[in-house]
Amino acid sequence: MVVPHAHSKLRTKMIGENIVCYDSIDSTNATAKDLAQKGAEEGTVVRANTQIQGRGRKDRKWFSPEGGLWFSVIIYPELVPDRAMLVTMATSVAISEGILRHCNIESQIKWPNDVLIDKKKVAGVLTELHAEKGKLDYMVVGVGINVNNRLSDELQGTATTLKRETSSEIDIEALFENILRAMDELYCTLKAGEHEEIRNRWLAHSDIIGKKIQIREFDSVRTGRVDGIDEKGSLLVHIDGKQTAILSGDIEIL
Ligand code: BT5
Repeated sequence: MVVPHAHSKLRTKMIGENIVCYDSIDSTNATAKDLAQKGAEEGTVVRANTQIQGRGRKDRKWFSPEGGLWFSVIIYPELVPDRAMLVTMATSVAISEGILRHCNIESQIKWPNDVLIDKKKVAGVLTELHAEKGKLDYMVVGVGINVNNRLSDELQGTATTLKRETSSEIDIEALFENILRAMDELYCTLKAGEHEEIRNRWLAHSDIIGKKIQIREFDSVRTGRVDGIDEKGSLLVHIDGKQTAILSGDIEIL
């Protein structure tokens, strides 16, 4: 079922002119990709109350029951594909700033795509792109935020919800608008080429610099200390006496 969404009060520049809401679909990223391939307008948002096959990176499952905020945004950024990570970074900043504005709670961004409250995951970002001949064709940015939803048994120890953190039911529509406005502002910053601004704001919400971490990539596990983050969004890690740029993988702060 598609439900029209009142968005006139958003007054954003880029995001949310079209918002398509479903009661239940497989994955908002999958639907957004279909729409992008058909040339949907930039900033189109696909949202669902529940996802049957919500996905994380590497085809991991994303638990998406009623009461959470699950949506994807279509964008056509003028970026070289190796700068795509900046979109994930801008989105994580928007989530963190939106949560702060709406719930008055500080959250931390964990590279590359998690937002945590007291070390527990409250949100995740799944950025998918289509590029041809070295040029980005479209990007779909999926956002999953635990708001008033329950958590499955296996997520109890590692995840949290905004309702749990504030001990009160969250106005999910107001939160959604706050996050879309924050995303709009950050994407305009990105479009204007102000990459340093995105990086600085990301750093302000992350406490990873100087931390000892473990990096898992495919079958390898390495340990090092984080020196910084480069202009592409790669993590600069001091491993075995030399600095290595890590562009993908899972990390654990030790
Ligand atoms: C992510 O992947 O964190 C990206 C999640 C993106 C979800 C959104 S919802 C809207 C859009 N449509 C989609 O189909 N996806 C996007 P990753 O870093 O790979 O983390 C996945 C891991 O997080 C899983 O293996 C679980 O351990 C954990 N997880 C699953 N559901 C969770 C939840 N609701 N809250 C916290 N952690 C969860």
